[in-house]
Amino acid sequence: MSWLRGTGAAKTGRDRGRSEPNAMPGLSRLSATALIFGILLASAGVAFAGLGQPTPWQIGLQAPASPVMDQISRFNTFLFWLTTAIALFVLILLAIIIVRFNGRANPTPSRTTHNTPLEIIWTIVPVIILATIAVPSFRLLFSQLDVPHPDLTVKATGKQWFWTYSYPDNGNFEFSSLMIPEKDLKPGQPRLLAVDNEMVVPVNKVVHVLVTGADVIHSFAVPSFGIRIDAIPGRMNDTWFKATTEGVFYGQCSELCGKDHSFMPIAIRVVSESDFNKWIDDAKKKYATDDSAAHDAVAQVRTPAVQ
Ligand SMILES: [Cu+2]
Repeated sequence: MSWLRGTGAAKTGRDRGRSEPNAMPGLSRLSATALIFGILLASAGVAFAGLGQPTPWQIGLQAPASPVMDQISRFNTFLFWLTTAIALFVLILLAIIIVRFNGRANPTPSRTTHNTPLEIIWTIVPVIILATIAVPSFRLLFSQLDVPHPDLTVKATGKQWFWTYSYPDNGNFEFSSLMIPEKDLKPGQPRLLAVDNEMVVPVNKVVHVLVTGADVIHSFAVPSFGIRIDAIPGRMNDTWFKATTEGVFYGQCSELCGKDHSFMPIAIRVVSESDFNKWIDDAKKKYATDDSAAHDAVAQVRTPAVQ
C-alpha cells in the first residue's frame, strides 16, 4: 500500500502566445508585466499549498491540516493585513508631513502643543486595536491548551538524536524513529525529513501527544498541525491535534539539542481508521520482538533515560 502523497503540483494554463496587435504598446507591455506577475503569484500560491512539508520558495505557513492550525493560519492572515494597514497609515501620515510641513512649504510652524480630541483618539484607537488582537489570540491559546477528550494517546520521547513513540492505550509498544540518510532515500521521500518508522495516527481523531525528553531538552513540532511543545527530561508535557487529511506530515526537533539536532525529524502518517487498526496489529507484533531496540540501548548508555 502506498500512502505517500505526491507533493508536486501541475502548473496550470498560461496565456501563451497571447499577442494582441495593439495601438498602445506601452499598455500591452504593462498588461504583460501584470500577467507575468500574476503567474508568479499563482505559482507562489502552489508553493503556499505545501501540505505536510515545506516547499521550494514557500513564504507563507504550511497548509493547515488540523483545526488548531486552521485558527493559527487565519489569525496570521488577520494580523498580516492589520499590520499592513497600520504601516500604510503611518507611511501616508509621514508622506503628508514630509510634503506639506517641510521648511519650504510651511515656513511658520504651528505652536500648538495640545489637542484633547486627538489625544483621546490616539489613546483609544490603539486600545481597540490591541483588544481586537487579544480576543482571537486568547481564543487560540485556549483551543491549543484545552485538550478535548482524546481518542488515542501517543507518547513521544526526544532523544539524542531521534524520537521514540509509544502507544500506551494500544498495546503499549514503543519504537524508535530515525532519519533516513540522504543516500538511502526512496523517490518521494523528502531529504532531512523522511524517517524509517513513522508515527501513525487515524484521520479525524483527537490524538493526545505526551512529550518528554530522555537526555536534553528537545521540542516536538509539526507545522501543519500547529503543534510545538518542549520535550523536557523529567517532565511530561502534552499537546493535541486532530488531523483532518490523510497523508504524511513532517516536523523537526525545534530546540537546539546537540550536534545532530537538525537530523531528528518527525514524520506522522495519517491514515483511515481501518488502516490504522491494521497498522496497530502489525506494530504490536513487529515492535514486541523489537530488534531495533538497539537505538534505545545506545541512548540509555549515553545518558540514563528519565521515565
Ligand atoms: Cu532535539
